[in-house]
Amino acid sequence: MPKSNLRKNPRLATRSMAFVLAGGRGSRLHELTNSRVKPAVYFGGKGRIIDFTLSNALNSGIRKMALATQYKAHSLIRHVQRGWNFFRAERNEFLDILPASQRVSEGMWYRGTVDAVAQNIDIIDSYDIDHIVILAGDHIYKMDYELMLRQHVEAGADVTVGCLTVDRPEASAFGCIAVDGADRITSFLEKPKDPPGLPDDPDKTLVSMGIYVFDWAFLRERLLEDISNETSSHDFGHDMIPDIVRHGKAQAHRFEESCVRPREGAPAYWRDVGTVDAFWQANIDLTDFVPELDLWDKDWPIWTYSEQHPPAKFIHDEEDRRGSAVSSMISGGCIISGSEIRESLLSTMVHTNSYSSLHRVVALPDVYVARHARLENCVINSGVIIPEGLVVGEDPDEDKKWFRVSPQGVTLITQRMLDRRDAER
Ligand code: ADQ
Ligand code: ADP
Repeated sequence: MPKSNLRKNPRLATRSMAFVLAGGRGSRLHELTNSRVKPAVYFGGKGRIIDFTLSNALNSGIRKMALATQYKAHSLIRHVQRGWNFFRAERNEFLDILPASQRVSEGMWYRGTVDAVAQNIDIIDSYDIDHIVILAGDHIYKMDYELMLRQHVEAGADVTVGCLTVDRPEASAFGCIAVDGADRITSFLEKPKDPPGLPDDPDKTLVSMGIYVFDWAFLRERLLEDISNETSSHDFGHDMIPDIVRHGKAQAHRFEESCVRPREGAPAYWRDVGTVDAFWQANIDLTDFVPELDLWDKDWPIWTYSEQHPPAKFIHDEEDRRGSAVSSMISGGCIISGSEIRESLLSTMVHTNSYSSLHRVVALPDVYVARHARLENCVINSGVIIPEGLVVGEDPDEDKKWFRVSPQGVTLITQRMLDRRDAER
Protein backbone atom coordinates (compact mmCIF):
# COMPACT_ATOMS: atom_id res chain seq x y z
CA MET A 1 0.00 0.00 0.00
CA PRO A 2 1.51 3.41 -0.98
CA LYS A 3 2.03 5.94 1.79
CA SER A 4 -0.80 8.20 0.55
CA ASN A 5 -3.25 5.37 1.28
CA LEU A 6 -1.77 5.00 4.72
CA ARG A 7 -2.87 8.52 5.46
CA LYS A 8 -6.42 7.79 4.30
CA ASN A 9 -6.55 4.78 6.58
CA PRO A 10 -4.37 5.69 9.51
CA ARG A 11 -5.35 2.75 11.72
CA LEU A 12 -4.34 -0.48 10.05
CA ALA A 13 -5.37 -2.37 13.18
CA THR A 14 -9.06 -1.82 12.49
CA ARG A 15 -8.71 -3.61 9.12
CA SER A 16 -6.80 -6.49 10.69
CA MET A 17 -7.47 -9.49 12.84
CA ALA A 18 -5.42 -11.19 15.52
CA PHE A 19 -5.22 -14.96 15.15
CA VAL A 20 -3.95 -16.32 18.44
CA LEU A 21 -2.40 -19.79 18.51
CA ALA A 22 -3.17 -21.34 21.86
CA GLY A 23 -3.11 -25.04 21.11
CA GLY A 24 0.34 -26.23 22.14
CA ARG A 25 0.71 -27.89 25.51
CA GLY A 26 3.89 -26.33 26.92
CA SER A 27 5.22 -29.56 28.40
CA ARG A 28 8.21 -27.92 30.17
CA LEU A 29 5.82 -26.47 32.73
CA HIS A 30 5.19 -30.07 33.78
CA GLU A 31 2.31 -30.47 36.26
CA LEU A 32 1.22 -26.83 35.86
CA THR A 33 -0.06 -27.82 32.43
CA ASN A 34 -1.48 -31.22 33.41
CA SER A 35 -4.99 -29.86 33.40
CA ARG A 36 -4.65 -26.64 31.41
CA VAL A 37 -2.83 -25.47 28.32
CA LYS A 38 0.12 -23.09 28.83
CA PRO A 39 -1.74 -19.90 27.79
CA ALA A 40 -4.28 -20.67 30.55
CA VAL A 41 -1.66 -20.90 33.31
CA TYR A 42 -2.11 -18.20 35.97
CA PHE A 43 0.36 -15.31 35.94
CA GLY A 44 0.94 -12.20 37.99
CA GLY A 45 -1.59 -12.83 40.76
CA LYS A 46 -4.92 -12.35 39.03
CA GLY A 47 -4.61 -13.08 35.34
CA ARG A 48 -3.48 -15.77 32.96
CA ILE A 49 -0.67 -15.86 30.41
CA ILE A 50 -3.09 -15.43 27.46
CA ASP A 51 -4.23 -12.04 28.84
CA PHE A 52 -0.98 -10.41 27.68
CA THR A 53 -1.40 -11.27 24.01
CA LEU A 54 -5.13 -10.50 23.98
CA SER A 55 -4.58 -7.20 25.85
CA ASN A 56 -1.84 -6.21 23.40
CA ALA A 57 -4.21 -6.83 20.51
CA LEU A 58 -7.06 -4.93 22.18
CA ASN A 59 -4.82 -2.01 23.21
CA SER A 60 -3.37 -1.90 19.66
CA GLY A 61 -6.87 -1.28 18.31
CA ILE A 62 -7.56 -4.74 16.90
CA ARG A 63 -11.23 -5.64 17.32
CA LYS A 64 -11.42 -8.94 15.50
CA MET A 65 -9.77 -11.88 17.17
CA ALA A 66 -9.75 -15.64 16.96
CA LEU A 67 -8.25 -18.14 19.34
CA ALA A 68 -7.23 -21.59 18.05
CA THR A 69 -7.34 -24.18 20.82
CA GLN A 70 -7.01 -27.91 21.12
CA TYR A 71 -5.03 -29.36 24.03
CA LYS A 72 -6.85 -29.24 27.43
CA ALA A 73 -8.65 -26.08 26.44
CA HIS A 74 -11.42 -26.07 29.02
CA SER A 75 -10.01 -23.57 31.51
CA LEU A 76 -8.75 -21.37 28.66
CA ILE A 77 -12.16 -21.31 27.01
CA ARG A 78 -13.90 -20.67 30.32
CA HIS A 79 -11.54 -17.80 31.11
CA VAL A 80 -12.00 -16.16 27.71
CA GLN A 81 -15.76 -16.62 27.71
CA ARG A 82 -16.12 -15.11 31.16
CA GLY A 83 -13.69 -12.24 30.86
CA TRP A 84 -13.03 -11.35 27.28
CA ASN A 85 -16.35 -9.79 26.36
CA PHE A 86 -15.18 -6.35 25.28
CA PHE A 87 -16.49 -6.88 21.76
CA ARG A 88 -19.68 -5.59 20.13
CA ALA A 89 -20.92 -7.70 17.25
CA GLU A 90 -22.98 -4.78 15.96
CA ARG A 91 -19.71 -2.88 15.42
CA ASN A 92 -18.30 -5.94 13.63
CA GLU A 93 -16.09 -6.80 16.61
CA PHE A 94 -15.63 -10.30 17.99
CA LEU A 95 -13.47 -12.92 19.57
CA ASP A 96 -14.10 -16.38 18.14
CA ILE A 97 -12.89 -19.51 19.85
CA LEU A 98 -11.87 -22.08 17.26
CA PRO A 99 -11.35 -25.56 18.74
CA ALA A 100 -9.69 -28.13 16.48
CA SER A 101 -11.60 -30.95 14.82
CA GLN A 102 -14.73 -28.92 14.30
CA ARG A 103 -14.51 -28.01 10.68
CA VAL A 104 -12.46 -29.84 8.06
CA SER A 105 -13.33 -33.32 9.14
CA GLU A 106 -14.37 -34.79 12.41
CA GLY A 107 -11.46 -36.02 14.46
CA MET A 108 -8.82 -34.04 12.57
CA TRP A 109 -6.63 -32.09 14.97
CA TYR A 110 -4.63 -29.06 13.97
CA ARG A 111 -1.57 -30.70 12.49
CA GLY A 112 0.57 -27.63 13.25
CA THR A 113 0.42 -23.87 13.57
CA VAL A 114 -0.12 -23.32 9.83
CA ASP A 115 -2.88 -25.92 9.79
CA ALA A 116 -4.63 -24.18 12.72
CA VAL A 117 -5.06 -21.14 10.47
CA ALA A 118 -5.71 -23.12 7.29
CA GLN A 119 -8.60 -25.09 8.79
CA ASN A 120 -10.37 -21.79 9.47
CA ILE A 121 -9.96 -20.05 6.09
CA ASP A 122 -13.69 -19.67 5.55
CA ILE A 123 -14.20 -18.05 8.95
CA ILE A 124 -11.32 -15.62 8.38
CA ASP A 125 -12.76 -14.76 4.95
CA SER A 126 -15.98 -13.75 6.65
CA TYR A 127 -14.09 -11.18 8.78
CA ASP A 128 -13.38 -9.03 5.71
CA ILE A 129 -9.86 -7.98 6.73
CA ASP A 130 -6.75 -6.73 4.91
CA HIS A 131 -4.12 -8.07 7.29
CA ILE A 132 -3.75 -10.89 9.75
CA VAL A 133 -1.50 -10.84 12.79
CA ILE A 134 -0.57 -14.37 13.87
CA LEU A 135 0.27 -14.47 17.57
CA ALA A 136 1.39 -17.02 20.11
CA GLY A 137 -0.72 -17.07 23.25
CA ASP A 138 2.07 -17.93 25.61
CA HIS A 139 4.45 -15.02 26.12
CA ILE A 140 4.59 -12.16 28.61
CA TYR A 141 5.24 -8.80 26.96
CA LYS A 142 3.63 -5.52 25.97
CA MET A 143 3.69 -4.59 22.29
CA ASP A 144 1.83 -2.25 19.94
CA TYR A 145 0.98 -4.40 16.91
CA GLU A 146 -0.17 -1.31 14.96
CA LEU A 147 3.50 -0.32 14.58
CA MET A 148 4.38 -3.75 13.23
CA LEU A 149 1.44 -3.60 10.77
CA ARG A 150 2.60 -0.20 9.63
CA GLN A 151 6.13 -1.39 9.00
CA HIS A 152 4.79 -4.41 7.10
CA VAL A 153 2.75 -2.20 4.76
CA GLU A 154 5.48 0.39 4.26
CA ALA A 155 8.07 -2.30 3.41
CA GLY A 156 5.68 -4.10 1.05
CA ALA A 157 6.69 -7.41 2.63
CA ASP A 158 5.09 -10.82 2.08
CA VAL A 159 5.55 -11.56 5.75
CA THR A 160 6.88 -9.53 8.67
CA VAL A 161 8.33 -11.51 11.55
CA GLY A 162 8.52 -10.05 15.07
CA CYS A 163 12.01 -10.62 16.43
CA LEU A 164 14.26 -9.91 19.34
CA THR A 165 17.84 -10.49 20.41
CA VAL A 166 18.70 -13.23 22.91
CA ASP A 167 21.92 -14.73 24.26
CA ARG A 168 23.27 -17.22 21.72
CA PRO A 169 23.04 -20.36 23.90
CA GLU A 170 19.31 -19.72 24.44
CA ALA A 171 18.68 -19.25 20.73
CA SER A 172 18.47 -22.94 19.86
CA ALA A 173 14.89 -22.93 21.24
CA PHE A 174 13.86 -20.38 18.61
CA GLY A 175 13.73 -19.65 14.92
CA CYS A 176 17.08 -17.91 14.27
CA ILE A 177 17.18 -15.04 11.82
CA ALA A 178 19.86 -13.32 9.74
CA VAL A 179 19.06 -9.95 8.12
CA ASP A 180 20.61 -7.56 5.61
CA GLY A 181 21.22 -3.84 6.24
CA ALA A 182 17.54 -3.05 5.63
CA ASP A 183 16.34 -5.80 8.03
CA ARG A 184 15.18 -8.03 5.22
CA ILE A 185 15.48 -11.63 6.38
CA THR A 186 18.18 -13.47 4.46
CA SER A 187 18.09 -16.74 6.37
CA PHE A 188 15.77 -18.46 8.86
CA LEU A 189 16.81 -21.59 10.75
CA GLU A 190 14.18 -23.19 12.98
CA LYS A 191 15.75 -24.26 16.29
CA PRO A 192 19.30 -24.95 15.06
CA LYS A 193 21.60 -26.92 17.39
CA ASP A 194 24.36 -24.37 16.96
CA PRO A 195 22.74 -20.96 16.50
CA PRO A 196 24.72 -18.36 14.53
CA GLY A 197 25.84 -15.18 16.37
CA LEU A 198 25.16 -11.63 15.17
CA PRO A 199 27.80 -10.24 12.78
CA ASP A 200 28.68 -7.46 15.23
CA ASP A 201 28.04 -9.44 18.44
CA PRO A 202 28.82 -13.18 18.25
CA ASP A 203 27.32 -13.83 21.72
CA LYS A 204 23.83 -12.74 20.63
CA THR A 205 21.35 -14.09 18.11
CA LEU A 206 18.32 -12.48 16.46
CA VAL A 207 15.32 -14.80 16.95
CA SER A 208 11.70 -15.01 15.91
CA MET A 209 9.07 -14.23 18.55
CA GLY A 210 6.70 -16.54 16.65
CA ILE A 211 4.52 -13.60 15.62
CA TYR A 212 3.84 -12.79 11.99
CA VAL A 213 1.99 -10.19 9.91
CA PHE A 214 0.66 -11.13 6.47
CA ASP A 215 -1.66 -9.62 3.89
CA TRP A 216 -4.61 -11.98 4.19
CA ALA A 217 -4.84 -12.49 0.41
CA PHE A 218 -1.18 -13.60 0.31
CA LEU A 219 -1.41 -15.92 3.31
CA ARG A 220 -4.66 -17.42 2.04
CA GLU A 221 -2.94 -18.61 -1.14
CA ARG A 222 -0.05 -20.07 0.82
CA LEU A 223 -2.41 -21.90 3.19
CA LEU A 224 -4.23 -23.55 0.31
CA GLU A 225 -0.88 -24.76 -1.07
CA ASP A 226 0.19 -26.03 2.34
CA ILE A 227 -2.99 -28.00 3.05
CA SER A 228 -2.33 -30.39 0.18
CA ASN A 229 1.46 -30.53 0.61
CA GLU A 230 2.19 -34.02 1.94
CA THR A 231 5.79 -33.19 2.84
CA SER A 232 4.95 -30.13 4.98
CA SER A 233 4.77 -30.35 8.76
CA HIS A 234 2.27 -27.45 8.55
CA ASP A 235 4.25 -25.23 10.86
CA PHE A 236 5.19 -21.57 10.43
CA GLY A 237 8.69 -21.95 11.86
CA HIS A 238 9.56 -25.19 10.07
CA ASP A 239 7.89 -24.72 6.72
CA MET A 240 6.21 -21.50 5.71
CA ILE A 241 8.58 -18.81 7.00
CA PRO A 242 11.79 -20.44 5.66
CA ASP A 243 10.03 -20.93 2.32
CA ILE A 244 9.03 -17.25 2.07
CA VAL A 245 12.56 -16.23 3.06
CA ARG A 246 13.86 -18.28 0.10
CA HIS A 247 11.29 -17.27 -2.50
CA GLY A 248 9.66 -14.03 -1.35
CA LYS A 249 10.17 -10.97 0.80
CA ALA A 250 10.34 -11.56 4.54
CA GLN A 251 11.02 -8.58 6.73
CA ALA A 252 12.15 -8.50 10.37
CA HIS A 253 10.33 -6.25 12.81
CA ARG A 254 12.35 -5.32 15.88
CA PHE A 255 10.43 -5.76 19.12
CA GLU A 256 12.40 -2.84 20.58
CA GLU A 257 10.53 -0.53 18.18
CA SER A 258 7.02 -1.43 19.25
CA CYS A 259 7.54 -2.61 22.81
CA VAL A 260 5.40 -0.62 25.25
CA ARG A 261 7.75 0.61 27.97
CA PRO A 262 6.82 1.98 31.38
CA ARG A 263 9.23 4.86 30.81
CA GLU A 264 11.68 5.97 28.16
CA GLY A 265 14.90 4.01 28.22
CA ALA A 266 13.40 1.06 30.12
CA PRO A 267 14.49 -2.35 28.81
CA ALA A 268 12.29 -4.12 26.25
CA TYR A 269 10.56 -6.75 28.41
CA TRP A 270 9.67 -10.12 26.84
CA ARG A 271 9.58 -13.48 28.57
CA ASP A 272 8.80 -17.00 27.51
CA VAL A 273 7.63 -18.41 30.83
CA GLY A 274 7.74 -21.93 29.40
CA THR A 275 9.80 -23.55 32.18
CA VAL A 276 9.14 -23.73 35.91
CA ASP A 277 12.28 -21.64 36.50
CA ALA A 278 11.30 -18.92 34.03
CA PHE A 279 7.71 -18.92 35.27
CA TRP A 280 8.77 -18.57 38.89
CA GLN A 281 11.35 -15.89 38.10
CA ALA A 282 8.97 -13.72 36.04
CA ASN A 283 6.37 -13.81 38.83
CA ILE A 284 8.92 -13.09 41.56
CA ASP A 285 10.38 -10.23 39.44
CA LEU A 286 7.05 -8.42 39.87
CA THR A 287 7.93 -7.94 43.54
CA ASP A 288 11.10 -5.96 42.62
CA PHE A 289 11.39 -2.36 43.78
CA VAL A 290 10.86 -1.21 40.18
CA PRO A 291 9.70 -4.23 38.15
CA GLU A 292 10.62 -4.32 34.48
CA LEU A 293 7.08 -5.39 33.64
CA ASP A 294 4.71 -2.57 34.54
CA LEU A 295 1.26 -3.90 35.49
CA TRP A 296 0.26 -0.50 36.89
CA ASP A 297 0.34 1.42 33.60
CA LYS A 298 -3.15 2.74 32.88
CA ASP A 299 -2.26 3.46 29.25
CA TRP A 300 -1.60 -0.20 28.45
CA PRO A 301 -3.67 -2.22 30.89
CA ILE A 302 -3.61 -6.00 31.01
CA TRP A 303 -7.25 -7.02 30.91
CA THR A 304 -8.42 -10.21 32.52
CA TYR A 305 -11.33 -12.03 34.03
CA SER A 306 -11.34 -11.87 37.75
CA GLU A 307 -13.91 -12.90 40.31
CA GLN A 308 -14.96 -10.33 42.87
CA HIS A 309 -12.94 -10.64 46.05
CA PRO A 310 -12.66 -8.61 49.22
CA PRO A 311 -9.32 -6.81 49.69
CA ALA A 312 -6.37 -8.74 51.08
CA LYS A 313 -6.54 -9.01 54.87
CA PHE A 314 -3.58 -9.01 57.28
CA ILE A 315 -4.19 -10.05 60.85
CA HIS A 316 -2.44 -10.48 64.15
CA ASP A 317 -3.44 -13.80 65.59
CA GLU A 318 -4.71 -14.24 69.13
CA GLU A 319 -1.14 -14.41 70.46
CA ASP A 320 -0.34 -11.17 68.69
CA ARG A 321 1.77 -12.76 65.99
CA ARG A 322 1.76 -10.41 63.05
CA GLY A 323 0.46 -11.31 59.61
CA SER A 324 2.78 -9.36 57.33
CA ALA A 325 4.00 -9.16 53.78
CA VAL A 326 6.93 -7.13 52.48
CA SER A 327 8.28 -6.77 48.95
CA SER A 328 5.36 -8.94 47.87
CA MET A 329 2.23 -8.89 45.72
CA ILE A 330 -0.83 -10.01 47.65
CA SER A 331 -4.00 -10.41 45.60
CA GLY A 332 -7.64 -9.89 46.49
CA GLY A 333 -9.27 -12.37 48.83
CA CYS A 334 -6.01 -13.34 50.55
CA ILE A 335 -5.86 -13.74 54.32
CA ILE A 336 -2.41 -13.46 55.88
CA SER A 337 -2.90 -14.53 59.45
CA GLY A 338 0.05 -14.53 61.83
CA SER A 339 2.45 -15.47 59.03
CA GLU A 340 5.40 -13.77 57.45
CA ILE A 341 5.51 -13.28 53.67
CA ARG A 342 8.61 -11.94 51.91
CA GLU A 343 9.40 -11.42 48.19
CA SER A 344 6.44 -13.55 47.21
CA LEU A 345 3.47 -13.38 44.89
CA LEU A 346 0.18 -14.67 46.25
CA SER A 347 -2.66 -15.04 43.76
CA THR A 348 -6.28 -14.50 44.67
CA MET A 349 -7.81 -16.25 47.71
CA VAL A 350 -4.60 -17.58 49.26
CA HIS A 351 -4.86 -18.14 53.01
CA THR A 352 -1.80 -18.53 55.23
CA ASN A 353 -1.88 -19.37 58.91
CA SER A 354 0.06 -18.62 62.08
CA TYR A 355 3.71 -19.52 62.52
CA SER A 356 4.13 -20.06 58.76
CA SER A 357 6.62 -18.24 56.57
CA LEU A 358 6.84 -17.86 52.82
CA HIS A 359 9.95 -16.55 51.10
CA ARG A 360 10.16 -16.22 47.31
CA VAL A 361 7.00 -18.25 46.85
CA VAL A 362 4.60 -18.05 43.91
CA ALA A 363 1.21 -19.30 45.13
CA LEU A 364 -1.52 -19.76 42.51
CA PRO A 365 -5.15 -19.12 43.47
CA ASP A 366 -6.89 -20.80 46.40
CA VAL A 367 -3.76 -22.14 48.09
CA TYR A 368 -4.13 -22.84 51.80
CA VAL A 369 -1.05 -22.89 54.02
CA ALA A 370 -1.54 -24.50 57.42
CA ARG A 371 0.36 -23.51 60.56
CA HIS A 372 4.12 -23.86 60.99
CA ALA A 373 4.86 -24.34 57.28
CA ARG A 374 8.18 -22.90 56.06
CA LEU A 375 8.35 -22.52 52.30
CA GLU A 376 11.10 -21.06 50.17
CA ASN A 377 11.64 -20.83 46.38
CA CYS A 378 8.41 -22.63 45.45
CA VAL A 379 5.61 -22.56 42.94
CA ILE A 380 2.42 -23.90 44.53
CA ASN A 381 -0.30 -25.03 42.15
CA SER A 382 -3.83 -23.70 42.57
CA GLY A 383 -6.03 -25.21 45.25
CA VAL A 384 -3.16 -26.95 47.06
CA ILE A 385 -3.50 -27.47 50.81
CA ILE A 386 -0.05 -27.19 52.40
CA PRO A 387 -0.12 -29.39 55.51
CA GLU A 388 0.89 -28.24 58.96
CA GLY A 389 4.64 -27.99 59.45
CA LEU A 390 5.69 -28.68 55.85
CA VAL A 391 9.22 -27.42 55.20
CA VAL A 392 10.35 -26.90 51.61
CA GLY A 393 13.52 -25.25 50.31
CA GLU A 394 15.89 -26.18 53.12
CA ASP A 395 16.88 -29.76 52.27
CA PRO A 396 17.01 -30.37 48.50
CA ASP A 397 17.26 -34.16 48.88
CA GLU A 398 14.08 -34.28 50.96
CA ASP A 399 12.29 -31.94 48.51
CA LYS A 400 13.28 -34.12 45.56
CA LYS A 401 11.71 -37.18 47.19
CA TRP A 402 8.22 -35.76 46.94
CA PHE A 403 8.19 -32.70 44.71
CA ARG A 404 9.57 -31.55 41.38
CA VAL A 405 12.73 -29.52 41.86
CA SER A 406 13.79 -27.49 38.80
CA PRO A 407 17.36 -27.16 37.49
CA GLN A 408 17.68 -23.81 39.29
CA GLY A 409 16.28 -25.17 42.54
CA VAL A 410 12.65 -24.04 42.41
CA THR A 411 10.25 -26.58 43.93
CA LEU A 412 6.92 -27.16 42.23
CA ILE A 413 4.23 -28.44 44.62
CA THR A 414 0.94 -29.97 43.52
CA GLN A 415 -1.82 -31.64 45.51
CA ARG A 416 -1.12 -34.99 43.92
CA MET A 417 2.52 -34.86 45.10
CA LEU A 418 1.37 -34.04 48.62
CA ASP A 419 -1.19 -36.85 48.57
CA ARG A 420 1.49 -39.32 47.51
CA ARG A 421 3.77 -38.06 50.27
CA ASP A 422 0.94 -38.52 52.74
CA ALA A 423 0.24 -42.06 51.58
CA GLU A 424 3.89 -43.21 51.60
CA ARG A 425 5.03 -41.74 54.89
P1 ADQ B 1 7.75 -22.95 19.35
O1 ADQ B 1 8.22 -22.31 20.59
O2 ADQ B 1 8.11 -24.38 19.10
O3 ADQ B 1 8.32 -22.09 18.10
P2 ADQ B 1 5.08 -23.74 18.77
O4 ADQ B 1 5.06 -25.03 19.48
O5 ADQ B 1 5.07 -23.74 17.29
O6 ADQ B 1 6.23 -22.78 19.32
O7 ADQ B 1 3.87 -22.87 19.31
C1 ADQ B 1 3.62 -21.55 18.90
C2 ADQ B 1 2.23 -21.19 19.37
O8 ADQ B 1 1.28 -21.97 18.69
C3 ADQ B 1 1.98 -21.45 20.85
O9 ADQ B 1 1.19 -20.40 21.36
C4 ADQ B 1 1.24 -22.77 20.89
O10 ADQ B 1 0.35 -22.82 21.98
C5 ADQ B 1 0.50 -22.74 19.58
N1 ADQ B 1 0.35 -24.05 18.92
C6 ADQ B 1 1.28 -25.02 18.75
N2 ADQ B 1 0.78 -26.06 18.06
C7 ADQ B 1 -0.50 -25.73 17.77
C8 ADQ B 1 -1.57 -26.39 17.10
N3 ADQ B 1 -1.38 -27.58 16.55
N4 ADQ B 1 -2.77 -25.76 17.04
C9 ADQ B 1 -2.95 -24.55 17.58
N5 ADQ B 1 -1.99 -23.87 18.23
C10 ADQ B 1 -0.79 -24.45 18.33
C11 ADQ B 1 7.69 -20.93 17.56
C12 ADQ B 1 8.37 -20.62 16.22
C13 ADQ B 1 9.83 -20.20 16.45
C14 ADQ B 1 9.84 -19.01 17.38
C15 ADQ B 1 9.16 -19.37 18.69
C16 ADQ B 1 9.03 -18.17 19.61
O11 ADQ B 1 8.30 -21.78 15.37
O12 ADQ B 1 10.44 -19.90 15.21
O13 ADQ B 1 11.16 -18.60 17.62
O14 ADQ B 1 7.81 -19.83 18.44
O15 ADQ B 1 8.58 -18.56 20.86
P1 ADP C 1 -4.57 -19.19 62.21
O1 ADP C 1 -4.34 -20.63 61.96
O2 ADP C 1 -3.50 -18.31 61.68
O3 ADP C 1 -4.91 -18.89 63.60
P2 ADP C 1 -7.37 -19.22 61.10
O4 ADP C 1 -7.45 -20.08 59.90
O5 ADP C 1 -7.98 -19.70 62.36
O6 ADP C 1 -5.83 -18.71 61.30
O7 ADP C 1 -8.05 -17.80 60.75
C1 ADP C 1 -7.60 -16.58 61.31
C2 ADP C 1 -8.46 -15.44 60.86
O8 ADP C 1 -8.64 -15.42 59.43
C3 ADP C 1 -9.88 -15.46 61.40
O9 ADP C 1 -9.97 -14.95 62.70
C4 ADP C 1 -10.59 -14.56 60.43
O10 ADP C 1 -10.38 -13.21 60.72
C5 ADP C 1 -9.90 -14.87 59.13
N1 ADP C 1 -10.69 -15.84 58.33
C6 ADP C 1 -10.53 -17.18 58.31
N2 ADP C 1 -11.40 -17.75 57.48
C7 ADP C 1 -12.14 -16.76 56.95
C8 ADP C 1 -13.21 -16.71 56.01
N3 ADP C 1 -13.70 -17.82 55.44
N4 ADP C 1 -13.73 -15.51 55.71
C9 ADP C 1 -13.25 -14.37 56.27
N5 ADP C 1 -12.26 -14.37 57.15
C10 ADP C 1 -11.71 -15.53 57.51
